[in-house]
Amino acid sequence: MSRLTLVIGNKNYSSWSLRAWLALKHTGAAFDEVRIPLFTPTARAQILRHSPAGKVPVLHDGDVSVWDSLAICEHLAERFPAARLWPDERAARARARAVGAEMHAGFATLRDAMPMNCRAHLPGKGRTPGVQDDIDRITALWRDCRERHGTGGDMLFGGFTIADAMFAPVAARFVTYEVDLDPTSRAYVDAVWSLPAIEEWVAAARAETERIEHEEI
Ligand SMILES: N[C@@H](CCC(=O)N[C@@H](CS)C(=O)NCC(=O)O)C(=O)O
Repeated sequence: MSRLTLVIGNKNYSSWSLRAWLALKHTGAAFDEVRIPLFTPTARAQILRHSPAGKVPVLHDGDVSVWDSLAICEHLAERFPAARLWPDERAARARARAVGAEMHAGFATLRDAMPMNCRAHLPGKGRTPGVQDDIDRITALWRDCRERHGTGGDMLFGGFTIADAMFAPVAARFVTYEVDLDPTSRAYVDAVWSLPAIEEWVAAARAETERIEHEEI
């Protein structure tokens, strides 16, 4: 098996990196990590060495390079079928893909107003107009997945899938900004926040010293 290398940004701030990293951790495969602190004078040149798209995350799998978090997750699902990164059942899998894609393509208002900031505690901050609409849609999605498909575990589709990887940075935001949640969504956020992989990521985020001003509110 070829060596895997994941190129990521700051663990405190880079939500797209977290998504790919979580999916890769879930496979159990050994991998190297290249961390590029973002928005420094040399960051762009460093990222461009890995991907002409100029963004992290990037996965190198031998001579194959994959950029974009969702494409990386799909690659990992194909490469590590035993990790069951998508639900086994067809209807659940279709829904998991749809909710993952909705997250990947959407919720820009929430993402802009409440940037991921794992080490911060900012209760009530970031509630600009439109943010509550995003929160309401996300929590409705979570309740729907949990009610229809969540009986086998604490994640959206029971066991951990790419849908959870996609929403993990949202769960992190809901912790940082102390968002009021219905009981189902609260239990889901708590379950994500206590995943060993998340604990490892957050501990590393807390140990980082870089501060990106435009990500702080
Ligand atoms: N659609 C991309 C978004 C990637 C993205 O925006 N990455 C940010 C970090 S979270 C980045 O590389 N920012 C650095 C820059 O724009 O210079 C994905 O899903 O991977």
